[in-house]
Amino acid sequence: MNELFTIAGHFIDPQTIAEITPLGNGLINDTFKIMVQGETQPRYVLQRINNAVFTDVEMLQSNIEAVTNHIRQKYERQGVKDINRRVLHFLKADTGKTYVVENEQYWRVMDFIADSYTYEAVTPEYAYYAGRSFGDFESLLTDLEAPIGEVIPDFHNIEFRLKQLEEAVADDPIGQMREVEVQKFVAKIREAADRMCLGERLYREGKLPKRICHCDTKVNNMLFDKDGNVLCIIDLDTVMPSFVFSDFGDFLRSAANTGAEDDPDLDNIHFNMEIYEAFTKGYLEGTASFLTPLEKELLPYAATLFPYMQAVRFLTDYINGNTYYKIRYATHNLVRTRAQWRLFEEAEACLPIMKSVLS
Ligand code: GN1
Ligand code: MG
Repeated sequence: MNELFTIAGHFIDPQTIAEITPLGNGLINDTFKIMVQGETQPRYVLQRINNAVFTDVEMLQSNIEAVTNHIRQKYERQGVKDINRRVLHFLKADTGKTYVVENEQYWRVMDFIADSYTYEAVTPEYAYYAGRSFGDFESLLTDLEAPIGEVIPDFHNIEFRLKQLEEAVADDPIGQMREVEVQKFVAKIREAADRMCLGERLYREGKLPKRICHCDTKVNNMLFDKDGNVLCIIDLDTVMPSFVFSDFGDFLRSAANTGAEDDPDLDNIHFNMEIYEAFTKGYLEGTASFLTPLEKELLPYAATLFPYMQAVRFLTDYINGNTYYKIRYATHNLVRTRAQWRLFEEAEACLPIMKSVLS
């Protein structure tokens, strides 16, 4: 605990801190809220950046600063009210940077946005606002001039993720390939691989652009106010050039799933078409100024790509001995794989309706 006070002390006066306690349930970074003496709501968020995942923290923070400054300036020009609640603000440390290194660990502090709410599930109405917001987010960044680095190279490149899986299968470092279920998943993943790599092929043919995307559009990465309006998009670590499929697909992977990401009961898992419809409506409005016909046509594909990719990533981590994602029990990554695979199958079954809704 003392250590957290010392770290926070690089950003704020440590004398003013009342308490630092855990916040949220991300699978990568560790997040805390900082309470200040005499206040009832948290004032700041302290985060330990997972340096094994984000190896270039300098690039990471430079991306985030470029994006938040750009959005802030646009909001100022548009006369948006309450800007500090609409875009994240990172504090400068005594080092002059927006992060500090302490015992080889990387830390940063941002303002806490008071009276905001996160959800693990949404109604169609909220899904519509979310679609609009992620669309607007991409739209706001179309004229960003500052270079945005690929902070995790090939992050949403499914060909690369499949290659990582094949490497894990070949190395089999802890012997998980002995499990028949693991072998079966590998076989099913290989069977679908060709059709799921469509995006990368079209990119090589010069038919698909990459744009600055959020790349982690899970439902819980959006703050709502008490009336259900979207306040602010958070968790900007993975903002980078990608296909728009990233933001569209990853939102539906969490929001249109009627079960949990790691639901042990596969019967809970269906693809919710009402959420799809509402989100798509909002997203198409938000992206109307730039989305190409091909990008639009492939949105249903995106809704299947992300559960597929997540199944590949969870299974890879399971085979590798759980070195990437935080887990709560030994088979957690396998349970997640099962759940994401089921969601993938459910989404694929909805492809014809998804396409008809789109047109
Ligand atoms: C990770 O940290 P969190 O939970 O927001 C992951 C995403 C996955 C997600 C699965 C950098 O996001 O790509 O989709 O878990 N982030 C990174 O829940 O790998
Ligand atoms: Mg998150």
